[in-house]
Amino acid sequence: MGVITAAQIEAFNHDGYLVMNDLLTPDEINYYRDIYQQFLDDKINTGKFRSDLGGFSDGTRSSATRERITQIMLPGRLLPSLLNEVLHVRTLAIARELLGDDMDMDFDMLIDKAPFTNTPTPWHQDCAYWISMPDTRAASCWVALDDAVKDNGCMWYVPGSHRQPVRAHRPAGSGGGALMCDAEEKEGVAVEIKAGSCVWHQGATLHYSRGNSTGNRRRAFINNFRPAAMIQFERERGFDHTGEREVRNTSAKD
Ligand SMILES: O=C(O)CCC(=O)C(=O)O
Repeated sequence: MGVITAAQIEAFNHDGYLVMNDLLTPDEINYYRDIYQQFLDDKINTGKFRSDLGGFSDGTRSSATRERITQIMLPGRLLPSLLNEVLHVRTLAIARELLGDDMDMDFDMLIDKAPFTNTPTPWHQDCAYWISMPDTRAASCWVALDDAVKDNGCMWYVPGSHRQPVRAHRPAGSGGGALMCDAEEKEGVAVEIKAGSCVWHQGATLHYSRGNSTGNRRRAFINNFRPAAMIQFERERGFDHTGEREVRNTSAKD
């Protein structure tokens, strides 16, 4: 395809993240917002794939429990037609340009921060969640379906953190929520992007987002890529990104 420049690849490898504007057209954004709502409303059954990344719920939803950060794993498994739609097709092609032709999609997910939920996604490195792998190449594409700004939870990254040792991670709260490590905003940069644009990060890039303190939602569609052989490596060990969240990477353990 050849849409990515050598300078972009170099920046991605140096900084550990890379912004790409206008991945989706306005019509495509609306298409994905509509599907997103069907997932949120459980018109597409999400079952055990839905949980509160905010760490305050026990994973079972009730009217008394408001989700702070709604995470739905594997939308492409729940609605397989998504795999052939533009978001998946374009992000896979870009992942291959960024990290090599052997990249495949490992998993996709939706992360929604509803208005006024005020719950940060704690600082973490994705690789802390994963089993240790011999080939650590991994790229995540965070596609904004709403304008993402600091106050509704745009992504923050610590430039170059993927080239440093992985930090020690621990559970952020009880109830199966997110993992976290120690880091501060002053180490990072906020990446505000428009709806339809995306930001890529590497598997070890330290990142976080503030809570959504606005009256608007903050919907992200996230696709994660790694070498086909490493996806096979994970699956052979029973790891498919549907299980409990825990520190799996030996380098990220205390
Ligand atoms: O959307 C968020 O707040 C966090 C996303 C994230 O941690 C990720 O995509 O790896």
